[in-house]
Amino acid sequence: MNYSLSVLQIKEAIRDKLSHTFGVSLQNATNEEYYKAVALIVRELMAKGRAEFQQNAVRTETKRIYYLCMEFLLGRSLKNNLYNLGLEDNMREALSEFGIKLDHLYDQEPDAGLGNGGLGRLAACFLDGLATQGYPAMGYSLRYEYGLFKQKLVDGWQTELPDFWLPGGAVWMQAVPDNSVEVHFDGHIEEKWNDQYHSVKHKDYTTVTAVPYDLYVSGKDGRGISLLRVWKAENNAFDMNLFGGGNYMRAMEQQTMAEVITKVLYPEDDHAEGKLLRLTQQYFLVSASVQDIIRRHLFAHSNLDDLPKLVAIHLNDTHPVLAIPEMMRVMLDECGYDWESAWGIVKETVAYTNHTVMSEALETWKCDLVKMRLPRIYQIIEEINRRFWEEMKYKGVDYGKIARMAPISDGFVRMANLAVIGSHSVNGVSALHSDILKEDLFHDFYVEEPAKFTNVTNGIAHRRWLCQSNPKLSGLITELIGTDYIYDADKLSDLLKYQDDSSVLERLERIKHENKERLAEHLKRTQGLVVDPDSIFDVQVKRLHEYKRQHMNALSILATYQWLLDNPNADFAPRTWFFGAKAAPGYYFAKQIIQFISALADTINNDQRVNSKMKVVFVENYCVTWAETLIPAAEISEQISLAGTEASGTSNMKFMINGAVTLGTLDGANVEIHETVGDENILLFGMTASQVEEVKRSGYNPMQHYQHDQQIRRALDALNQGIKGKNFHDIYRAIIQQDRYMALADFQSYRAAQDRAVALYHDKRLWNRMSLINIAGAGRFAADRAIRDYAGNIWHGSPVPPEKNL
Ligand code: HBZ
Repeated sequence: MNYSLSVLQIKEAIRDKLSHTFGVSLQNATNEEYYKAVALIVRELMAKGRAEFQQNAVRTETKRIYYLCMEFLLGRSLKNNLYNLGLEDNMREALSEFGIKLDHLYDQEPDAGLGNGGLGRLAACFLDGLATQGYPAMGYSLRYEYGLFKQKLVDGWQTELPDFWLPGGAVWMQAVPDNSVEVHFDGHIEEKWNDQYHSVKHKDYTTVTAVPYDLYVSGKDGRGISLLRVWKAENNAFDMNLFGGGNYMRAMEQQTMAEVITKVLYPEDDHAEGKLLRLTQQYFLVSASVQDIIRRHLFAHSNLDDLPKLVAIHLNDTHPVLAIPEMMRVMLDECGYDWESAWGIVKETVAYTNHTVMSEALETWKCDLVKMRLPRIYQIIEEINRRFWEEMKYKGVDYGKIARMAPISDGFVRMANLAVIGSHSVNGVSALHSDILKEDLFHDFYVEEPAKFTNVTNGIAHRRWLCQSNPKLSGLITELIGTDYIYDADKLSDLLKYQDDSSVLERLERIKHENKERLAEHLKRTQGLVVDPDSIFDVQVKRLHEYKRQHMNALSILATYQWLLDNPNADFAPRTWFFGAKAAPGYYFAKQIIQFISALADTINNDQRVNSKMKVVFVENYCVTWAETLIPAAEISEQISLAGTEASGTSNMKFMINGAVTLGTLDGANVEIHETVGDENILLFGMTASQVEEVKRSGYNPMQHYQHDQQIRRALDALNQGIKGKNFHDIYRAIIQQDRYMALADFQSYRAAQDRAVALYHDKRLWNRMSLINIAGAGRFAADRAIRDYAGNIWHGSPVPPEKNL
């Protein structure tokens, strides 16, 4: 479809929208109204584009990809869609003729924070990759009224404020009430046995209506448009039957349940709490989505026999794993399938991605809870469990091992086991992580079914993270190698021919400096902070977690501060350390680390002896929009998790494509970054995953590091004595007594890598060359590539044929 609109057409459309939708004139409209008018124009274009794309998919019987995920961390949409549809220039001009600045409208848009971190942002990047390459895809998620909380530091302590994003965000969503479905909770199951006939009836259940809202994500040039369908829980028709029948309390309960289900996103990442409301959310998502997927399929087919041929359902982590028993329920109870046929179809249709090996993140649900809230689903899980035992016993697998692998054990449903058993493919998100799955977490399964396990290394939407957020760098790249890399990120490798071209390297350096200035101005405007764009910008932005070791970074800064006080005349390259991180609201230790960083920043930034050389910035409320300004300005990318803990990381890829050099451990996708750029263009430190295992086996004692390393002891003692009047005994004790993620074991190696970074930075030409080589190698980490891997190896799908997609 043709998305082009002339300046004149755009002006007409804006005038029209403002007067018809908002009842205001061009002169009286606020920026907010202009933003909404423009968003509506773009949304309508995408709706048309999607309809056409969809028709082509139907006509060509192209396999559908359904991506189920509790989170899609979209960030802002307007700029992305204007860029992808090639409308940004004309829109800018049309608006300027009305005296309006497009950039001001961008700032009207809230950050759609319907996710916690990497996992949710990955899902958003994948919708882009799917659309651009023409795969007919839908994401399914929940329409949280409140996204991830807004972070505010009060005296260094994180406090959470609600993120009510709908007033500005709802404009992207179109309600589709005709496609609403009912989801049933609670009640009990009545089974009837006649001679050959077994019937199951779910009785006295509570009904919640799932109303879909559709949101479009355009691909580059609008070739494909992905659809994200988010469900809102409603109880629109206050159930008069129940009410009239005297069941007043039931009617009220339904009302309350509907009100809370899609109220708020759970703000915990890598931690499963086992709360009933979360289970309810999960089932609400999967039941509505599975019903919708099946309805769509049955629209054109008389049964579900061909489902695996025409549909791929992807489970992003274990959160939507109840899709497996839910599909079984629909096929058994509503479509008349027998168990074996249904199970075969489900398994062949569903695939699962694991995103973590952290034990506290592996979801388990108390059987009693599942049984009470989802009685029929629980029955089905029990049957899956029973049959699994039978099958394994028949194969001769020993009982201990079966017990480890079974979906139910010790009164808990284990979601990861259910996911592995009910899908045809299991993958990790980096080569190292996928190996750990095979060798460790899912080893028992791997031995039984090795072919099921595969790897798909994560990827990022490079058009957003390079072309849109770093237009200057993108402009230089285009000038040097043309525009092919926009469609095929592997083409970035053409930049390698400039690795020794001093004029290119100098321009690269200038662009980085301009991005640093842009960040400095933004910080001044928004947080009143002054930073020096001539200092080295060292950035660690990600969720706050002990395994990610922000505290190791902070402790090292503290040691550097102490050293600089001792050596005031030393030759010291000015440096600014940036942190951005939200902590789960109940994760006390993580909040203490934020307070430590904040107190450290306060001390250093106000100490006149050092503050022209050192600065520490904690960016409040780190989110997608912040990332888009921070990452293009970064020179050092801190990726310092303990090896074997970070499944992949994706900010490492975003930094790399923006020319920052990774300072990191051989963890997650850092391993593949290292493989791509070689020893010279990455700053590695610390133990490898197998060395970590070795040290753990032989017994790790952090106290030894404390006792024998004077620098460590001094920094930790200062922490223990308190900074800016706050004491950090808890962190001190946790480190010297336990140090779960071995920060002390890697500390000196980390500091040595920091020193190497500074030494290399002094040779600007060498540093710029490293930067260029990183950009040139980043193609491998594009979401487009990840999507092709999924499509080729897991979904067995292909794009809608382009020639038919005219
Ligand atoms: O997924 C992250 C991994 O930690 C990171 O290494 C990886 O790059 C990324 C994408 O694959 N995991 C998460 O972001 N996990 C969550 O956000 C999460 C959210 C809710 C949960 C559990 C985990 O209940």
